[in-house]
Amino acid sequence: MSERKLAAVKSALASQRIETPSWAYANSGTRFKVFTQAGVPRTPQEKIDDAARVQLHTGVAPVVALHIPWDRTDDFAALAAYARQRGVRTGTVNANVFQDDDYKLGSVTHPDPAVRRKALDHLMECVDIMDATGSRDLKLWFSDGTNYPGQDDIRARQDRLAEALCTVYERLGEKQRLVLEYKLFEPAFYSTDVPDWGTSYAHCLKLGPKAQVCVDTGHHAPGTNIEFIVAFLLREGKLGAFDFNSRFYADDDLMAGAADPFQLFRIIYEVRAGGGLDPEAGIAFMLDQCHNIEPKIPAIIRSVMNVQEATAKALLVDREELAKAQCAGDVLAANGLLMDAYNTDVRPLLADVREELGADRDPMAAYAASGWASRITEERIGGQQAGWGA
Ligand code: PSV
Ligand code: MN
Ligand code: MN
Repeated sequence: MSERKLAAVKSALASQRIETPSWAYANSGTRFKVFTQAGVPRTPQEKIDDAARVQLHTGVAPVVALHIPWDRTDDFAALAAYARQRGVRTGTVNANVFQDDDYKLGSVTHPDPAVRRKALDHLMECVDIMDATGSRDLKLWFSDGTNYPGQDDIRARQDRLAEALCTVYERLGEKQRLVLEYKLFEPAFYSTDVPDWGTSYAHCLKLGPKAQVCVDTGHHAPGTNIEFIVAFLLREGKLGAFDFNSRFYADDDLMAGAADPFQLFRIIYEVRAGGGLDPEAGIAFMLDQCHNIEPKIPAIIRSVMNVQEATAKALLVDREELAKAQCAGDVLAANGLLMDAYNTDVRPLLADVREELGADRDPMAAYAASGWASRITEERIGGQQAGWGA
């Protein structure tokens, strides 16, 4: 590769920003059991402290996403200032309208207007929090749906959803956005109100430019071509955010790039091809995962590194040569160019990028040697759980 191309790849890698989720630092579990780990954060501030360690070692994770009310505090402006003091900032505000008894039959799509009002109030409160923290994005995921045919009117639920989204959209400030996440199923098992990208896209299109789709990589049917969705949404200017994680079966929330690094590469290649790696494109590269059996901070560091590796490989694809091969209908050459990039060992390149950023060449080893894990184990007794199974 020419010096000029290498410099461009390095600069794209250095400017990448990966947002880590506050809840991934806290205890989590399956629907059968929440496993507690020693040293997990007890407060939002301690989650930020852990996120700051990830940033310290990787240099590309300076943003931590909040989940409300899991990150409850009296003063969100002070929380944002606390983050800044630690070298990170608070990012996306994730709303939570899925954990109250009232939401058994839904939140913004519930048949009872009083429950819908309560859910909407929470969403509006999340925008107030964004005002206080200076956050750009409100992430909306609704667990709303039905378990049995006939349980509720599918069309009426879409009307209720549209109404709530419209109210939230109108409340957004000029520089704020909402990103609407979809998920095929769970916890609803018959119909889900935002089950796929098409539903999210249609609502976002009606709402306007400040509404964008969020692609959680764990939220599709097995075999879905996620990279096609990404390419399509980017082309339409409607890809707002990712929730990266990996899965073998359903919404497994495992470390990004752990189950299928090739899929992650293919997704990020489409992001690159559509111009989405340019920070100006405004795509939030978030993680959304739970570390139930592995230590959390190193698992998050590993995930950040996996996203970086996929990005580096995507950047190595020789687009000019690829265009020529595609034009000539040379299927094997075109495929070979993608595979060559994917099969490149990009770890030394990324170590250089990190060093140039003032981070660690080997973030996993640096974290292990830092003594942070034993310090938090001693200092933090009785850590929090993220909220799942609460
Ligand atoms: C739902 O499965 C989801 O992916 C949403 O993003 C929630 O906010 C998040 O998980 C909580 O972990
Ligand atoms: Mn998610
Ligand atoms: Mn999920």
